[in-house]
Amino acid sequence: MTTTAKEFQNHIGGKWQSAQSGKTFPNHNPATGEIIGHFPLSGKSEADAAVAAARSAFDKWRLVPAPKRGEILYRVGELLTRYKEDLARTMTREMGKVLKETRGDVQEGIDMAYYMGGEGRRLFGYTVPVELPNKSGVATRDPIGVVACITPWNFPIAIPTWKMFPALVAGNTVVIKPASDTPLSALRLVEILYEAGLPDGVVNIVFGPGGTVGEALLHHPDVAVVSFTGSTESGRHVAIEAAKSLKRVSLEMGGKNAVIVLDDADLDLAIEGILWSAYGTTGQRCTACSRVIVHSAVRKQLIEKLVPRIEQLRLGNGLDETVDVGPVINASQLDKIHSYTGIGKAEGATLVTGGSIAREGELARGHFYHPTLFADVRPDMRLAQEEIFGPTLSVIEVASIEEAIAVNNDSKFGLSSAIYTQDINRVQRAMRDITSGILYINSGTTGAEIQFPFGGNRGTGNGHREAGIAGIDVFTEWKVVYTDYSGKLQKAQIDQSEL
Ligand code: UN1
Repeated sequence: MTTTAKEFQNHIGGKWQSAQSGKTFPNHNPATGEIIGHFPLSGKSEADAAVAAARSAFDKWRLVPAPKRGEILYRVGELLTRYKEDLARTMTREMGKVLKETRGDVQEGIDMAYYMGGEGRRLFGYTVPVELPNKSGVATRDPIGVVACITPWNFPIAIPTWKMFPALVAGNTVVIKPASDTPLSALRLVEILYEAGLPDGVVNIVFGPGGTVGEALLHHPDVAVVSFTGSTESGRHVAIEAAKSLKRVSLEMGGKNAVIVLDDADLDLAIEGILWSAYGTTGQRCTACSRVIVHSAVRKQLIEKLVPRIEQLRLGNGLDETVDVGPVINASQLDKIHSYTGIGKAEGATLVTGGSIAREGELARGHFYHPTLFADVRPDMRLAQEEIFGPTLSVIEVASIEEAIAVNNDSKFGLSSAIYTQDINRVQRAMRDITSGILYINSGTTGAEIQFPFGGNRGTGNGHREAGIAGIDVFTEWKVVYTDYSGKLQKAQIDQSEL
């Protein structure tokens, strides 16, 4: 396809620049196949230059008072608000999700800007009493240095803000390598950071493949922290490689999130939650619901009510406000999603609706998949265990709350769960026994708010959390300062029996 689409550049040390090779890669609209732009096909040399710029900017940025760093983030929040509609349209064009959702994605970035802007006047450490007289102790947070942010395509603005804003307010500098499917949204965000007054080199963006740019960042001795969101396979690789130089690594990876529907649930309410969590964002959220664990007493009724609602969902270009479900991100994800329909059938699950690539009319130009429902899924099937990251939902039948919770927890992932019940005692049991990072009572599995810790257990993460105060922990190192003002040597951890 010939095109006049614009060519974009990396931003390194405050300057826009192309890849040294002059090579580019195209960015496509997944709904139409149209080329949106050409981005630098960068490699190790661009990644190294970006780390050098970030390393040199760190020496000054760490000394800018945190409230001033926070003020820049407030201005970023104002600019994101001003450009929200334009950013949302850009994001829908390159990522595919519907406008209402891309507006929500930008809004998460705005929320994070104001939240982390406020942290500029908090960044709480603490002081507690010390053991010896005429002595004090205070625990403070230090920035760590250069942070590499490797970000996915499903939340092209929100997720970069979850990583960059806490890193920046704490005094670190950043190199971001965004997903190659959604480079333009990340570039717009970086433009806004500089429009808000960020000093040159504090954030650098390098476009290109994980295999070259990502690898160079992982192995660079001056990268102190790697914050990664993406597939479990890539996350494991990041952890192993970064461990060799003892970098701090924060990982957000897969999910196999479940909605539990008990026999006393408000079924209509549950159906709304299931539809939105499973098929919103075309199932491409790490928090998306891909399992419904339903009590046998209400299974038949739930499926009967759910199926017509699924079949009414309108597929199409996310720029059309009447569309419910946009395309999936690219051809290889479409193939992967479709392969799970084959896997499910071969495993003996019942395909109730969907299960095919959508090729009707205009849909043939993009990567569309019919919203899919499988029933009679057993908890040990691949359909119920593996992350599909698409609009495919599996119904698993159980006989009790105990079995429902056991099935929920029997997953190599542990991000988000939901339970529908009217019984406060069952709610309390779920709160105690469900082993996911996030639990919703009587709503779906998506929609985590930025002021709380975000992340999950087991294969979903590596023990860190993003967002909220917990999100600051990833980007700061504790420092404890003891001041002895007694004027004499006071020996600590010596028996002080004479006192
Ligand atoms: C993701 O899918 O990677 O909780 C993030 C949610 C959103 C974030 C999803 N706030 O669904």
